[in-house]
Amino acid sequence: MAALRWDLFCRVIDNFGDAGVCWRLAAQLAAQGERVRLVIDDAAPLAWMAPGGAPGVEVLPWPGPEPGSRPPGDVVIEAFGCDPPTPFVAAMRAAAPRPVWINLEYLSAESYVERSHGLPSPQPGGLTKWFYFPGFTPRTGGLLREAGLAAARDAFDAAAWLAAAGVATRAGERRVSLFCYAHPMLDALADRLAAEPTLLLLTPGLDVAPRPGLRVHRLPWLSQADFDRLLWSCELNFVRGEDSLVRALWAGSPFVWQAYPQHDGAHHAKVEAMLAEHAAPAAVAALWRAWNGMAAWPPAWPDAAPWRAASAAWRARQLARPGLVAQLRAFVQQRRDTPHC
Ligand code: TRH
Repeated sequence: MAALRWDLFCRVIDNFGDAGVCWRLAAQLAAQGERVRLVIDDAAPLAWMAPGGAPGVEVLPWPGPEPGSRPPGDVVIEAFGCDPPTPFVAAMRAAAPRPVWINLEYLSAESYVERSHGLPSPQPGGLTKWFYFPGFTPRTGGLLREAGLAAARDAFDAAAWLAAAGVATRAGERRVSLFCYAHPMLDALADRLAAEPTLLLLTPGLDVAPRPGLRVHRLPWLSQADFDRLLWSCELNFVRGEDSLVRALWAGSPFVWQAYPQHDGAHHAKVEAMLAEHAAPAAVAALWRAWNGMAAWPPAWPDAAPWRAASAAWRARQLARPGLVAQLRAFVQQRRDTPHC
């Protein structure tokens, strides 16, 4: 496939997932030889997520290129329905051929994803916007995964990385990472974890007091690559939001996911769908539900062996599928070959 020019638009609504997913997609496209302009209204998190940038990715502040300065790319992606600026859409309408316009949606395991993935949405002036839903099944758009990720994880030396990161480890101590939203159950979790010798690795903004059985290490914001290494270094990971869920899945160790809490409880269905996709043991599902405020603490902590086996099996199932970038490039090529189908 010849290299294409991609314009990726991102508006940061809240937290870090919008910037995180868009950066990951931009970097992975560029690693495949594509040329990418990432237009983002708040590039601040990229300073720690991707301090070195990536060859082939140009980051521009919103609203992006001056109208008339450079034509739209071959592909325009708006992340999470962020609406590219009106003058840019006018330039898309005037371009010949017109760019393929994709709306990249949030990751979910819910059934609407299969129904909605790949649908066209006619736009004024004869443009078409295509819905692209990441997901876990063959009728969805796949998961973001860097080339060589599984091999890098398998060859990883946790002891060396932890030492270089200034984390003092002790033999016989389990390592647990914690990345979560403001949470009323942090102390209860710390008490549970302290039942066996544990080192808790805290991401910024969280506060947990050490106690007998539980040491605490506070981390700075890590690059996305080092965040992966953190997850690879731990026997158990607590993660939040969609992008970290995927990273914990690729890490392959047991993890507990916190969905972004919504006041109407809409996140409950998201958690249930994710649990069904995970095919997790009942005790693990009970813990996920409790952590998401959907149920009381389960009486017992899940057994390690079946939890590890279910996590490894989920990772293997997904590793066997093509990644999102490969599928997205094929989807775009089809639209370019047959623009009206
Ligand atoms: O930050 P998040 O909670 O973002 C969420 C989701 O985007 C969710 O869809 C949205 O509805 C909500 O915000 C408002 O979690 P997420 O998606 O895991 O994004 C975090 C990003 O930050 C991810 O790319 C990993 C990255 N990260 C690092 O690079 N270094 C770090 O040290 C940490 C803790 C995270």
